[in-house]
Amino acid sequence: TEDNPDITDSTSDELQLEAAPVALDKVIPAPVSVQSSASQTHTITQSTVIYTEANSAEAARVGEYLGTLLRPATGYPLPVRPASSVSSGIVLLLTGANPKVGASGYELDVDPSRILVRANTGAGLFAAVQTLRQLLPVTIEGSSTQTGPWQVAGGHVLDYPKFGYRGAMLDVARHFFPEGTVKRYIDHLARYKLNYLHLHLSDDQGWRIQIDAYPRLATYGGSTQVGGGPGGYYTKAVYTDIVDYAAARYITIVPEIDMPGHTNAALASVAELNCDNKAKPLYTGTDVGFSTFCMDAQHRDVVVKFVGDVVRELAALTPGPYIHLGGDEASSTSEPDYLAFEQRVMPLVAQAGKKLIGWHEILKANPETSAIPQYWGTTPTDSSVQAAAKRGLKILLSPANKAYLDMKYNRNTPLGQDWAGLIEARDAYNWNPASYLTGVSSSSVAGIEAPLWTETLTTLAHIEYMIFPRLPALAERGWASANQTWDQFKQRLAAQGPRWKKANITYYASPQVPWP
Ligand code: TNX
Repeated sequence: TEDNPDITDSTSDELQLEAAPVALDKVIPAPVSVQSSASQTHTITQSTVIYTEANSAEAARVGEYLGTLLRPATGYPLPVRPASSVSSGIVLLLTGANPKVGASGYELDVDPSRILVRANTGAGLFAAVQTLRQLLPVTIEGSSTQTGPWQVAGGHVLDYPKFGYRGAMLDVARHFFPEGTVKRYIDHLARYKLNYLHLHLSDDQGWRIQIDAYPRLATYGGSTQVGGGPGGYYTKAVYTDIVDYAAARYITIVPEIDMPGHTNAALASVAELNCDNKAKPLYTGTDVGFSTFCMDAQHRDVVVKFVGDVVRELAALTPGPYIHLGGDEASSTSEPDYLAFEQRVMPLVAQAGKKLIGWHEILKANPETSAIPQYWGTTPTDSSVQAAAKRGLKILLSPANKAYLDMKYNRNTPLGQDWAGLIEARDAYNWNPASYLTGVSSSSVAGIEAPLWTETLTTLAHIEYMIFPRLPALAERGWASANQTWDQFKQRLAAQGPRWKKANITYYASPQVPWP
């Protein structure tokens, strides 16, 4: 059953269509503040125009994105035009927003004559578009013309995120996923206002990115995966396509090359990274902690040069500020070798013009204060993380028993792992990132990231089953200011189910959620 688990429970009963417009506060993540005006419903029609800030190519692009979202189901032309003192239609402006919305938030005003969005940035307009999408009827998710009316509830929304870093990770090393799957994952993140996608591009089982200085990393190191399938890798052109697709959705890619452990695919491809100068065989199992770059006196310069070459090529492919150098579970690397390795490779990221992210084990090597440790432990108390926060480092939160999307929901979940526990929908929601870590204040938290490891996942449907409904729960934890209760949240979460069905998204129909 591992290859063909029964995850079809989301595709059974008929959709329930709602008559009244979706209430302004029924959105995920919950907006900062909402005032409803029941008599002020707006209806999008055949003649609606999307007006965007005059002289802003960026606003025009967001307007075009909105048009692309709304045209299939409405069947309306929804042309995008420059705004010049307009009082009707859908209006996206980069002027006049409440300063509180900052660089990522927006204001939304809905009345019978227009839907007005104001933000300071394209990212803010884009976030508003995702809100607007959830305020439209479920049928807006249809890929062909549906019956309206296309009503949006009247009122005012003021909204901006709590944390700057709201991410998810996809492990494309344990199983390789093609470009189309990664793009659909990006679309899922965009819906819930996440703004970072961390790609775990290398591990024992595969190396997934073309590196010109060492072509065998991808062509050989990428040639298999867990279970022995053919694997694959991204050429630089395909990778750049993914980066651009994400950027158009205001999502920044964070590429990870994991080291000095989790490196068998590299050790199999580049012989001189091994102490005996012999290439390792490819690996298709799921053990961790058995591989390491060689740090003896004869090899350390070769290894550091290798990392430098890889980091430079990766940085050249990366418009975003971060490169992730892994650093986790290096249990085959001696403590002195680990410290020597990290102390030499961590500066290579800054030399390539980027900031370092690493799994929190890198704290042993005392990274500089601009580095971001990603905490994946399962307890709120960690002395290395506390000390780092005291030194001024910002922490990225991925506690494995809350944020790991590869954990099973319950004992019978056919996919995933359970080493960090079972994570039902409620568990993914019921924690507060701002106060989670003992001795670490909210101002030391960079944000949260939800990792999806893929030892057991081979298809898009598997991925979707694991992320829905937990991803929206975690997204709300990263965005929302108010700490709502599960009982409030689960009502809003339930309303997402019919949208996923309509969009042909697979999900786990958690019994904790009152699906309609
Ligand atoms: C631990 S979490 C790992 C990964 C595994 C994952 C499975 C972390 C930094 N390392 O190598 O894929 O558990 O849940």
